[in-house]
Amino acid sequence: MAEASEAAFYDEARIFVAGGRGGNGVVSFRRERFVPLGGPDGGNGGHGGSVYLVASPDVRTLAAFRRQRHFRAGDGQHGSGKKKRGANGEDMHITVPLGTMVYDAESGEFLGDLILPGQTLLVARGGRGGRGNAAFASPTNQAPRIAEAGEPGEQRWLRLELKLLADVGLVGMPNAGKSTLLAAISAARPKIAPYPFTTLHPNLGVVELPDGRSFVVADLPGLIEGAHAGAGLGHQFLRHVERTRVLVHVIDGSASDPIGSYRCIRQELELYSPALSAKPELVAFNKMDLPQAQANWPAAQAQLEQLGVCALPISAATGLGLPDLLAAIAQELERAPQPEYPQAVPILRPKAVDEERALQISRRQDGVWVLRSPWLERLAKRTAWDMPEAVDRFQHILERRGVTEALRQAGVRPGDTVLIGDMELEWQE
Ligand SMILES: Nc1nc2c(ncn2[C@@H]2O[C@H](COP(=O)(O)OP(=O)(O)OP(=O)(O)O)[C@@H](O)[C@H]2O)c(=O)[nH]1
Ligand SMILES: [Mg+2]
Repeated sequence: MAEASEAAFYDEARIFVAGGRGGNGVVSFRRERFVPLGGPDGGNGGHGGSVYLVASPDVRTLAAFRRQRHFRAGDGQHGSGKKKRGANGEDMHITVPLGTMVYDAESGEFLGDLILPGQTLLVARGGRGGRGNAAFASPTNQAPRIAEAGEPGEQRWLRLELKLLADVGLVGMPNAGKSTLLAAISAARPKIAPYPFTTLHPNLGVVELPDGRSFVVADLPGLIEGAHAGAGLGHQFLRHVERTRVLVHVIDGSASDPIGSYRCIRQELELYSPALSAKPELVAFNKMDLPQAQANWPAAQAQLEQLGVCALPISAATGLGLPDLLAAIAQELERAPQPEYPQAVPILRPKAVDEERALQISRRQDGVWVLRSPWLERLAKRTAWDMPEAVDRFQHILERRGVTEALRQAGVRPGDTVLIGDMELEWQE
């Protein structure tokens, strides 16, 4: 992670995902010698491939999505005669870093959270293959001239948001010594400099204790007054500390008013999120190698104690007090509750049955009737409108499922335009 300090840190991305189209079913009849018309043998279309996101520790940021934004799974092949089923389209797996949260970009709906290596989320289902005429044969219709078109795959824009998974977050004013501390306790090599806003994006480091325990520490860009409202750089990274279990608040002990800066940052945390400010907190009173910090310490210690805060004097530069600080962090971690991540939703949420069956009829200003119903819209998409038998079947199903009656009751008249999904029909009795 150390080298990442120079590269930009991409923790947000928008990508377009599309499942493959299902292949069409076909109308075909078996050719047999001496038999005028053999039985129907039109095969089904293959299903379209689906698009999945897969979490992997091999990628650290969402930067790859600056180069590629569109992802399409393969289409299903069409069916053919002799009941031959078309091949399924190929699935597409997109690698994302651990800690990626997934939202539907348009609706904002939260789709899942990818935390563990290998965790997978279906984000665009491939379309179903259409059935060939062999599937429609029945005792009453032994030579059906009907087949379904393949369904289009699902498609949508996703918003990806990376929230780092660290146990401990280092917060504090710019120049307090957060990056110096991270460098002193881990193998990370963040940029360190004697001016504010050196750190432009979070750095992660792994701390290993002599007893074998280890935890991950995130060094955040410095916070300033107004950070919760967008001032400085830190606010856009504050969400990365939302998932940490313990905060270490680093104070520049040599500053003119260390307690003032402590209060200022606390207020920013509270204004940003009460949950964040409620996390267990330790104060690292830094730069204790400097006389000014040593002079400030007794009064600061007393005040922090009064506030009920556990403060430890350290020098990130010389290493003074670091073993005690690490032991205190480890202890807090043991006490802190295990993080409760929202469960990754393994697949697109199956729609509730009633939602599936629901039929909503409305009329637009221009007189067009709009039917909303998931199954009906799918049926309309699957119907091959250029085949009279398919249209008959469609009407038949509408009749049987009570849709025709519902439309009549709503006042639909022959000749009216009815919209089902993006299918426009002229209503006929
Ligand atoms: N004397 C002394 N200087 C320190 C100590 N810790 C950090 N510094 C110095 O303080 C300056 C800022 O240190 P950084 O670690 O870059 O501070 P930071 O909190 O990461 O700052 P930002 O990234 O800007 O938020 C650097 O010049 C460090 O060398 C310390 O314990 N003692
Ligand atoms: Mg820094």
